[in-house]
Amino acid sequence: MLTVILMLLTWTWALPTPYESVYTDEELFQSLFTAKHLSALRNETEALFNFAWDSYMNYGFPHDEVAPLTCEPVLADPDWSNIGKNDVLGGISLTLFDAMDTFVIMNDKDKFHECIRLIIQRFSDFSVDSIVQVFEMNIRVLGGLLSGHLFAVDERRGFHMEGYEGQLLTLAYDLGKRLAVTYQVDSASDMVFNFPRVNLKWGPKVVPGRIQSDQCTSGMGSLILEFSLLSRLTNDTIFEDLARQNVQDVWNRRSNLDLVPMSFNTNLQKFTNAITGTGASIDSFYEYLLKYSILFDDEDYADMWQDAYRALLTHSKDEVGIFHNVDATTGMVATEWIDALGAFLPGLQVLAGDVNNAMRLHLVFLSIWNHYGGLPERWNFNEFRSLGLFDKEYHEGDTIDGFNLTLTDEILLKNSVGLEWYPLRPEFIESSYHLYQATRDPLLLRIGESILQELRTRFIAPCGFAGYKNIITGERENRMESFVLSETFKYLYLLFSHRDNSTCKLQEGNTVFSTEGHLLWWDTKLRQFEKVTAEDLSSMNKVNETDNEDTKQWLWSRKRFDLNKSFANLKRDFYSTPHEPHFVDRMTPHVKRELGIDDKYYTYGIPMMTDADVHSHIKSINERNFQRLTETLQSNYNVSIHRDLHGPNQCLVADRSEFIWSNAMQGKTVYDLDRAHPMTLRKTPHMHVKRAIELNETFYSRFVPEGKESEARLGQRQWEALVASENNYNIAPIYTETTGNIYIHEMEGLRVRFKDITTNGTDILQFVGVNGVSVGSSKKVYVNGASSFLLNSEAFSVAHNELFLNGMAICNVEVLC
Ligand code: DMJ
Repeated sequence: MLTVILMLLTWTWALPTPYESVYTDEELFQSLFTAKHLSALRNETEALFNFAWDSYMNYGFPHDEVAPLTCEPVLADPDWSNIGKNDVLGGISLTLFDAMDTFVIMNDKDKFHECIRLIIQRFSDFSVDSIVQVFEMNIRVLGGLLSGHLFAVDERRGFHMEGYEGQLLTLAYDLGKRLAVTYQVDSASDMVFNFPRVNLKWGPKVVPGRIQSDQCTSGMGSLILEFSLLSRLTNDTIFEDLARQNVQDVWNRRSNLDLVPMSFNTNLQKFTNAITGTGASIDSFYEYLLKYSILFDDEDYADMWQDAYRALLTHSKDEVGIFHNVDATTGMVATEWIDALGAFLPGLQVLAGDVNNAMRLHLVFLSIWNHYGGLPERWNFNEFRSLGLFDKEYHEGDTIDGFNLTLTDEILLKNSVGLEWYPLRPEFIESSYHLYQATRDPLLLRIGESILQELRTRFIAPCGFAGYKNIITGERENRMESFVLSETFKYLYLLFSHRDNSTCKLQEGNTVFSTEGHLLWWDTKLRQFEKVTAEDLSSMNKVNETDNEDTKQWLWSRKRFDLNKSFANLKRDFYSTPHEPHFVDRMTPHVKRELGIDDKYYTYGIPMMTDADVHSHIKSINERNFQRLTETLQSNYNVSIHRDLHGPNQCLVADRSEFIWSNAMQGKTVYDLDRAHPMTLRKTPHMHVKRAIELNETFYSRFVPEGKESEARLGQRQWEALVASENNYNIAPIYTETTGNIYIHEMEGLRVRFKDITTNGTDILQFVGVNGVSVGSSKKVYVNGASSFLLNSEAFSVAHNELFLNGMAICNVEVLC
């Protein structure tokens, strides 16, 4: 009897305390967005974060995660091939490292210092016998350690810790070396790359080959921030050398369209297919090109970013604002889905100053969220797979033969979801934060408010927060990945923080958020706070007796290849020239030199959002460059170029005064996605009863002026075709007249986007894009009638100067004979 009572008591003590808020729904969800209201939203976000943190500490720690539904630690799968789980579960208290700097953002110095003390107490190195993914360890653990170290030492930010002796950096150095050994630096190969996985204790050689062959572009390109910062803080250049050379080698393998494929095979040492995009496998590659250029004022990286982004705008973005996965060689759409991970891109577009495109893409994700109640890992936009089920053109409400309406709806819903989970990823909130910084549009606060409400109701669990295993059925996943604490809550808090001055402390040096939401900064003033001495670092180089020979070789031998020239310059600049923080944007060095701008214009996260004077200077420089280029082309080749081809040069100045209404809601394109993809944008059963986020009555009546509703346009079917001989695709030049009309001299090498505007039974087509350049609605495309491809083509024919494709007239094309 005694045993039973004791057990019962133990069990009762161990029961988690349910979350209790100090706020009512009415106090929180009122779309007022006054200082008082925002402070309530911020406090509630912090309280929910603390609930998740306490759950982890009580039921998960010292393991990597807590299972939010069952309140137990989440352990690695003994089956090594379960990489979905084991890539992050290294047995190293992952959540502790990843979440630590969220306390800084939330202004909780004590908790931040408590985390540091705990880490120092428990970790002297990362010699743990487990196989993990290098990318994940880099962004979650190394990034967390570096950010924690910077805050602990840099007295300017107000979070430094008395008595701290640089232990986090020492740990970062240890982990850095364990990850660096995965690089292949082989004189026989012309490429530096890294293997995707490593055994933290025994190195990469003991990792089964089966899980070492598929590497992705993010896995190679997204070490550059953390590795370079590690190099600069420790004065050991090896990390930056490796990461930079890898990025350079990846970039050198881009296609003629400046697109980089996303799947790399480490056995063959080459990209295995040409697919590229902005979502899974490549997202943070782009992110780090731009962020590296900002953090370290690097012009080469700014240029690479510009070229990469321009290529994406030209070949991957469609009229609705979606960025598609495309074939890097041809630019043709390659898959039928977009990834939830792609929702990070608007945030990056803001950082690059392209606010309009950012908002457009963000509205795409808003619409998806409104239908599915989260972002399905993959959403299939393409209706073809569903259309095949109907024997006539589909209209909303039609049924598939043999099925009733409910079953038809169910099938269409399933077809629209490629991968059905939503693990509370942060990207949509992250972009809302960045966009809000740039635009102050209350729609973004409304998004945050609504997500906070969902966290309190739909996603809360006995021990933290659980997203969806299946977004369609609403089945929950018993995981709370560490990014929920390092990013989802952090960005939500920041979104509600614009009237809270404490975040200003973040603006020292060149500052960026890493892809995992860790705040990283760099400037030479940091040196005066440095705690780790050269002796400390050399003592760290002592070989651990238990490590095997191969690992030792890799770990402790230094610098196995020569620095390239640009790196030598960079090194010279950084190590010998005094270097002050200053205004940063993607054109920084040029703009700065010409304008002599000082650091008062620097704003982290939104570098292009500057004041009107600076903007007009920048604009005039761009304008002059554009004119120069145009004149050269005009006089040498009699060609004038379209502004879009010159690059994404729009730098918007946000009206950052207090908002009166939502500009985004007045745009004509708000519901473009809904109109373009009615068949594949389906509501899950649990969303049927829910109002769209932006249609919340209080918000709508307060911030959307009467009569200003968006004019949604009905979408027509569009598709692309490659006009080329088989196996031969070289993109052909096209000429855009200053009037906006397009001239095509030779049709071989075109990627054409058609719109079907068939009316009254007559088949009519329209060109809406050629090689990524849009054809304006009132513009014409002129085609040279003597084009040899056209003369030999079976699909195309010409009559009375009109061009026909398979017998269908193309209404906006004129053939010049
Ligand atoms: C995070 O670990 C990082 O943001 C990473 O870049 C990709 N996505 C997850 C969260 O979704």
